Amino acid sequence: MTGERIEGHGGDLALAALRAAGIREMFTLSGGHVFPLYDAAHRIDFPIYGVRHEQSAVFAAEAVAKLQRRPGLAVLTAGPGVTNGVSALTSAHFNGSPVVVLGGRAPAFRWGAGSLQEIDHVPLLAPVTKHAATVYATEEIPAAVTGALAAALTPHRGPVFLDLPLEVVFSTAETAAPDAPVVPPLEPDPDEVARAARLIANARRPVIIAGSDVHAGDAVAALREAAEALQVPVFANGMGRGALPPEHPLAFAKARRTALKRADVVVVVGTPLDFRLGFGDFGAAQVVHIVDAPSQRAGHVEPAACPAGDLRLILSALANHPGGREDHSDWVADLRAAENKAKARTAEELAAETDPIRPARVYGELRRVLARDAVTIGDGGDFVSYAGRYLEPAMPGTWLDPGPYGCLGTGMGYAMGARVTYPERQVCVLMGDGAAGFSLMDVESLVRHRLPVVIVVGNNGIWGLEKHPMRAMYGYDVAADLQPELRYDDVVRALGGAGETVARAVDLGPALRRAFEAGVPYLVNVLTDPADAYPRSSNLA
Ligand SMILES: Cc1ncc(C[n+]2csc(CCOP(=O)(O)OP(=O)(O)O)c2C)c(N)n1
Ligand SMILES: [Mg+2]
Repeated sequence: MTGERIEGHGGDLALAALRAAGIREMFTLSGGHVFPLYDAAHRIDFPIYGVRHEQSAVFAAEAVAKLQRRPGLAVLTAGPGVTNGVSALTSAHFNGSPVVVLGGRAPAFRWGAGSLQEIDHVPLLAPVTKHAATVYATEEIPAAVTGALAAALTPHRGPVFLDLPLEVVFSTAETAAPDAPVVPPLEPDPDEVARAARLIANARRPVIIAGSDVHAGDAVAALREAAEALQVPVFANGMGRGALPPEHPLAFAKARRTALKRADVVVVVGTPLDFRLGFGDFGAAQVVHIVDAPSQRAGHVEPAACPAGDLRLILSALANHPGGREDHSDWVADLRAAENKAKARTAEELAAETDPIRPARVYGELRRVLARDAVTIGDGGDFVSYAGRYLEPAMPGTWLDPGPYGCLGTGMGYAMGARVTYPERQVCVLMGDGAAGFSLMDVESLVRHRLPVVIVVGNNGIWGLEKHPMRAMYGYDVAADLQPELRYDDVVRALGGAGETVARAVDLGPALRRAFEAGVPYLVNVLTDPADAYPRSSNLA
């Protein structure tokens, strides 16, 4: 506490607390209930990004949170503004992203009389946030916002929601100046960490799978130290991808099936034991689950060790394990051979000269034009599954997928958050044609705010990830077709961007190069083969 005082309306007080936590922009869609928040921002030139659907505002805030490891802010007007943001907030909840949503709210003083958009948001938002509350007094706003931010940033991180009744946000008050939220690191139980270290060091064929919280917890360097010290091969998912650069001797991607079949200890760090990891069932292998908070321990699996706490502390302790260790060099060499074999197969697919174009070839061409630090965003079904298989993020924090909630529509919001974060980097959205329907109108927002991004649409004319499984299950499909060969590039052109349609594999490379040089949102509409189905064991999503 500095003893400093501030005075202003509810918008000023809220913004002061948000800025103290390092928030540098707001994403929003206009509504009178939140005008004081705009007024506060406007008077100090605090950037305001206006979008065309509230989900894009929340997804943009989430991208900022994911990429910058600090809270992202969305301001949503009362009623439908807030409810339109619910799927995106739920995604942030599943992803452990520190998103702050400030909502407008009908006046408290005549609650129940039937004001415009009068609904109690809090019970709707409580199940998908770490904290959801109404602030009933103007002078309580700074402390309420700082408290909510601390909750969002405390591992396991996640979104928070506050709404401000009309008269509360429009009234003025004087309060203490807000401080930055304080989040002390959570110390793990040293015995549990030692148990985990012994299991890994004594294993003959250990494997690490690193997930998003490794990036969110700023534990990438510690992960690398632990992997190197114990000589354990590393696979990654979500934001963990790129934690070890692809050329690192312990970095693996393609040999996962072999690795998990043969491993005797599977170490899962910073990601839940969910459907993406076979619900944590690795056959005879023992499981070490390393989580950033006790709340993340799995109820459905009994791991051999499960240290909970600051991931940097846990991983550094593993790196400094004082005991003896097995030699894993044969195991690493075996996996490297499997990896190389799979890579050779992939190389053929990436170069496929087929007509119509197969998605693999799109990624083959993209790999040639993407810089190491490019941010790639996946929003779609099969087309994005291929992106996961064929793109190899070279740096941590460069791959944005929707996460385990699997919500279509992240595309333009994530793109906006990524472009705001990195004005100079390539930002590339990989989109299914179905997914495009959820957010493409927000190209208009990107154009208006001068935020160029490249959008590559895998246009197969179908909801592919649903059509193929439905046909396999029933022998027919319904509600799975879209208009074939639709000109999504024309949509983007109409909104002030640019683009082109590509139907032949040889034209892909030049089109992508034009896209990255365009300086405006540019959509490359790639007509892909509708017969191409992503091979998966379980096709339901
Ligand atoms: C909001 C939302 N609605 C529906 C789904 C179910 N779903 C998952 S993938 C998919 C198909 C996506 O089609 P498209 O974006 O064209 O990609 P494709 O599979 O054709 O490559 C659908 C409808 C979802 N995940 N999210
Ligand atoms: Mg499709």
